[in-house]
Amino acid sequence: MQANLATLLATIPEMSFCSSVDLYGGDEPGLPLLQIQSELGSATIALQGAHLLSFIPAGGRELLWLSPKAVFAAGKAIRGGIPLCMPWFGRHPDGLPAHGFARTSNWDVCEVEILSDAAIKVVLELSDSAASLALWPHAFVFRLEVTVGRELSLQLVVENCSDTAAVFSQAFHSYLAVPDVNETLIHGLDGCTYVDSLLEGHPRHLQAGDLQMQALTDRVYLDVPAEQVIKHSAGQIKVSSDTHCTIVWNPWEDAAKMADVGQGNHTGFVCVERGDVLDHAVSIAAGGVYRATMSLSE
Ligand code: TA6
Repeated sequence: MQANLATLLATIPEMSFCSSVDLYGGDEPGLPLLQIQSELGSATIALQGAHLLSFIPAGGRELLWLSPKAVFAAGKAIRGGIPLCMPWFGRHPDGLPAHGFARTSNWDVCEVEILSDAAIKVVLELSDSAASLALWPHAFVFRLEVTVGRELSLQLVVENCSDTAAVFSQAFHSYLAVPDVNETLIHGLDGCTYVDSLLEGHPRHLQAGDLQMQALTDRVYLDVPAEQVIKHSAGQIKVSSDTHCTIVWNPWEDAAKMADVGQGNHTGFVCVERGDVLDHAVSIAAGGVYRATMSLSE
């Protein structure tokens, strides 16, 4: 971080740095976290991945699920919160790391601002490196603007600084905290076509009504409305985005096989992820820009 930014941060009592070991335990040295506490809400961001780990609107409940078994180690994806999956989503045809390298790379904090309504804005950036160029042959700047207010707003800007078009897909892979997945409905997908990622050939079906997961589920909904509402026994979570897809996932009994989830822990979350994937992957022209937003609120 630039020295002047570190000095600026030191003058903003609403923001502070700590280690993941201080907040969540685990092995030293852990990962650096930025904590934001405003009168409108609070958030925690890991600099690895520009990864939101917590968002609590003032007087409200935690909207993000973070696995009790999450591991905070350099280069390892953190289980929970909002991993940023890009510049590709899911498995890579050539066996490169699933969901891309943005979530396991160290981002820089490059701007902080207290807005007139008391919301706090933080801007994080990642640009190409020798390691990224070995995986994705494009010079780039990824920029994530995080605004912590009564709602959590994310604005992603991806600049292709190379001289060739870049094939790109992305998702805000939100793990949303619910009291019990068995008593949770996902509203806002009725009538949408979805790709069932679990079945051979990835067949497409039409969603009828609200979705209530009852088993391992992994689907990509296409051409979705701007908003989904997750209705659970203690309230609701609204997810809004200008992207075209909603990915819905819960590992159910497979949680037991995932060391950083654990048996039975699948009941505490639903992944309702907004992004542009599959049919909506984009080609960002040389020098071109891709933008996407997502917000979460109660
Ligand atoms: O978004 C759903 C998904 O792509 C699933 O297929 C599932 O594997 C999940 O993400 C988690 O992926 P990860 O690489 O974080 O274990």
